[in-house]
Amino acid sequence: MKRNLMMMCGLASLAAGCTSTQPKEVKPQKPNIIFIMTDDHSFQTLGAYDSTLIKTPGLDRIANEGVTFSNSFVCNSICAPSRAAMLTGKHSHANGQRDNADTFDGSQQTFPKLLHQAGYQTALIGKWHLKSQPTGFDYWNILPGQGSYYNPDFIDSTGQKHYDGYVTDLITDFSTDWLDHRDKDKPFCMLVHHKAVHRVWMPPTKYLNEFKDRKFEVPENFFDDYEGRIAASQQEMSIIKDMDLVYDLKMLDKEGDIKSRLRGAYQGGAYARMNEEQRAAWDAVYDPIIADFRARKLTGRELAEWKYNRYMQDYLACVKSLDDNVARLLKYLDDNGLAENTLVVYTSDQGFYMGEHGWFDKRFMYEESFRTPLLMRFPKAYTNAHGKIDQLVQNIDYAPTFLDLAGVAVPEDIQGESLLPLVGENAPEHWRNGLYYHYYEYPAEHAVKRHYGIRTNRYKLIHFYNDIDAWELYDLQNDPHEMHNLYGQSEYQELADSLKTQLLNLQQQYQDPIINQ
Ligand code: SGN
Ligand code: CA
Repeated sequence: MKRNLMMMCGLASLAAGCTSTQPKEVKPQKPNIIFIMTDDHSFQTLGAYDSTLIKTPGLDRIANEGVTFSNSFVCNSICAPSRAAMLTGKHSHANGQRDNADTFDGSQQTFPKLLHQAGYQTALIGKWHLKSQPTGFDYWNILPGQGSYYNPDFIDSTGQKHYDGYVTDLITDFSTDWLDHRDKDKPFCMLVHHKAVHRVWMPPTKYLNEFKDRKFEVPENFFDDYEGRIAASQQEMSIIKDMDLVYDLKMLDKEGDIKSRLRGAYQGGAYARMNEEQRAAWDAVYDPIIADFRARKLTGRELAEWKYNRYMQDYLACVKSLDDNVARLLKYLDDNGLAENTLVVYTSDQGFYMGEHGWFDKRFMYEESFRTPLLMRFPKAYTNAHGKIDQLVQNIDYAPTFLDLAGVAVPEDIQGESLLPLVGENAPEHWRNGLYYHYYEYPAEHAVKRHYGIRTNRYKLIHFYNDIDAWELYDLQNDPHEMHNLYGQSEYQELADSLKTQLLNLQQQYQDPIINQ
């Protein structure tokens, strides 16, 4: 499958650039790549997938002018491992980044290094989170760790600096600055990796009122009782139980009456970073909400629904600012003659729960966090690259896709597949029929047990292990919200056995050591 699509489809004209009139840059060159990634952005809040909760015209432009991968997944639903999988095209056990505590081995092969060797100028701007210093980039300017929403610090090769402003705006500014100053004789690959929309969902002041008065209905399985799902019943990512009133929902009352575990962390952390003007604008919106909340003395179901609404209001306002900034970057490409010969990719490091199963956060192999948005707008020469692509794709596929597009041979040890053969009219006859997943970060925050599993087009089999031994089986066609674990029911024994064989085959194919209980 590691073929070069340019050769396969006779698209060699791509490498020679397009002949149509472009405003400024007409030099024939290899296609450029802009890889935009956000943090924790759910497909439920991206218009191209679902516009019920929010409209995202900026992001949707990528989908409307390109392709939407409707079955896009990660191999390990947590930040640093997902980033490492994208950089290397390999599953976590193969690239060594199993959880957020590991340090990325930057001496290994990555797609930015291979593109650089092939003559690309490479840049990384924004969230990195891999602990070791970035390698393979001509330029990098990254957030320390998770970074901050307001007045963040960034680290470049000369050291750490403080910037005034809102992080999503700053990352976009740094990206267009780099494009302005790059070597225009070379093709480029730029990674624009946003902090938004990660916890604790701090919107820019201009959007604090945007969703404040919208009422959101909780998802139908918000009050899930986790029957038949032991690992799900033991997590600590429940909106009702674990979402912090002050830290997550910003109820920092001046009187100090609202006690919460993470009050100090918010007061001395994210809230303290704002300057006087920002804090005044912030308090002007939140103080009345706090007063109203205190007066209502909510409990039970009412409190749960109130928490869900506050969560959605802040999260969506962060998405809106992200959407504006993606639109701004796309406009820059238009204005600078770069739109026609640039692949623009949009994804998130994983999906996120918008209250499904009563949760926020990610980690589980259940659909909301296993899936991740994936949109691609191809260079103009890919005339058929439009519409929806339904095949099962995964974040290990990005590296070989970028290499393939650049005309660089895909090394044999890369475990993902180039997605280029899926684009256009002649979809390949054979494509993978199962995805492999393995999550390792336990014991840790949010208490999601270690697990691995397989997902086919219709079914999912998961094994939770370590201090637990529990299997789960879902028929996604009949039970899309994964509420009914079929494992252990005699009529599904044959199906479970056959999925176990398929799972074992994937573990062998990817050489993931088999877990012995
Ligand atoms: C932080 C968050 C967690 C989150 C992890 C991983 N806590 O620790 O809620 O699950 O990051 O997120 S916070 O108090 O710091 O917000 S990841 O996207 O970086 O993997
Ligand atoms: Ca993340």
